[in-house]
Amino acid sequence: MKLIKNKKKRSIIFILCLFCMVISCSKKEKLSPESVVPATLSTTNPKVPFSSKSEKYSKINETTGLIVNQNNFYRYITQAEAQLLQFGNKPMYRFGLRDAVTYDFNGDGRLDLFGFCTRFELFPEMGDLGRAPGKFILINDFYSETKEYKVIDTDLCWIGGSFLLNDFNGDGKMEVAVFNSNGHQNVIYGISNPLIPVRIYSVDSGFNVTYKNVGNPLNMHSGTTGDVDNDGDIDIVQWPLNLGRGIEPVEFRYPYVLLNDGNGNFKFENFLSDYTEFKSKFYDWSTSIYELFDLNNDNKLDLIFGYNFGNVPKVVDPWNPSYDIVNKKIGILWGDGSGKFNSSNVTFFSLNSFQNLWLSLSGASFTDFDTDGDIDVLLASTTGPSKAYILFLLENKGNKVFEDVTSKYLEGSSELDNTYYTHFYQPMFVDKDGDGDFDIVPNLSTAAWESYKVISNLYWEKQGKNFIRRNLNN
Ligand SMILES: [Ca+2]
Ligand SMILES: [Ca+2]
Ligand SMILES: [Ca+2]
Ligand SMILES: [Ca+2]
Repeated sequence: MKLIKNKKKRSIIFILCLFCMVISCSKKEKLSPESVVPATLSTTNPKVPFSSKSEKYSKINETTGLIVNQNNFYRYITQAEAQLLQFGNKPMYRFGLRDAVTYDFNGDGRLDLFGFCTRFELFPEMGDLGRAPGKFILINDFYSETKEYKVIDTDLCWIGGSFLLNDFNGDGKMEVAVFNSNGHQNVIYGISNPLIPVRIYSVDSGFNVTYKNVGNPLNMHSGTTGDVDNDGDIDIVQWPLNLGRGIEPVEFRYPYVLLNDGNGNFKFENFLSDYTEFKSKFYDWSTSIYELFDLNNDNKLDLIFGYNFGNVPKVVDPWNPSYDIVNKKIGILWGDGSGKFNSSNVTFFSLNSFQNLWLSLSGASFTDFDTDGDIDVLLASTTGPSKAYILFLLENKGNKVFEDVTSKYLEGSSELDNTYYTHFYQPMFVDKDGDGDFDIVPNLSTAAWESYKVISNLYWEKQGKNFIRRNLNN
């Protein structure tokens, strides 16, 4: 009987890991030691000041970390570039394309990179990675020809989450909220790396880094930030994705909202206003991707959430009912400006079936593609083996109605065999070709150590209402 239970547990863990794509209390610490490593990366971009080509949104939507990241996005990093950033031998530290953000930290007008390298032990081919602490890297003027980078120690072993820019403490400079999945390897290797809460990193103009922990230690596959209670400062939502169902204490199974006092101090509360009732019905609620955005123009942030969808197999789950396993849908929780959300105030997307496949949400981004004033939604997803991207374009028809218009307006919406590109996590809407409308540019693809192809200049060009895939052969 025990064996059967363990077998079931293993199969569930396997399924959850398959779809985990990568991939404490409050204190302030200076990170040390630091060292400078010369790097000899060559790129073709001139040393011109960066200027944002991002789509612009309403004031409340511009408070989200996703859009601040988009405002500081120049282009995606290719797998070849990421591979040049690795250092060390045994152990080796390797850059995960997803674990980074660009911003002009030193105020010289050019984008710098703050990212994370995962540690590989003696036998990385055996999957021996992410057991021990990795390293942060800070690269001055990332898109220039010569790069200098600073390596910074950390206790984080695995991130595979989000790096989101926002001004959390109101000092006029962006900090970086890092959402991590530090216990990612625990179930696989039977180890017990601690869960770590959200960390807010401050980087000064000399690239000195400090951080503080906020919220609960959760296993987080991504994160989202924005002014969720409409009081003018930046708040945080942190949501777990449970990798070992049946072992997490109850406080690690449900989402939280972290409300800012304006100075970067947070009080954290259950995200769900109907938490007690929800908890009595559902063992947990795992979510891979969640993004705050106002989708009904009432100037109150709503929240898109999702994990497995499409043709999800029937999972024998002894901890049923888990909300995401029961639900298998992507939806929007409607916000009321209080910072809390009710699980019943929800709209689910009705997506066209994609080849009857089991899909997993990897990203959600926002654009007004038909310029009617309603924010439309782009969803990025992947399949089990995570070598594919499948995009969905949803037209906002008003009155909380969304229509899947992918086949109508989005040409080249999927690639299943990784001939040119792999799955990615944060599609960006920027005017890539400079003609005044906003194109889709992929961002944050998979880890550089995977043998996945990431061509250098993929995007979807906006033409009228249509998006057309470009540069497959570039
Ligand atoms: Ca800079
Ligand atoms: Ca706020
Ligand atoms: Ca709203
Ligand atoms: Ca629209």
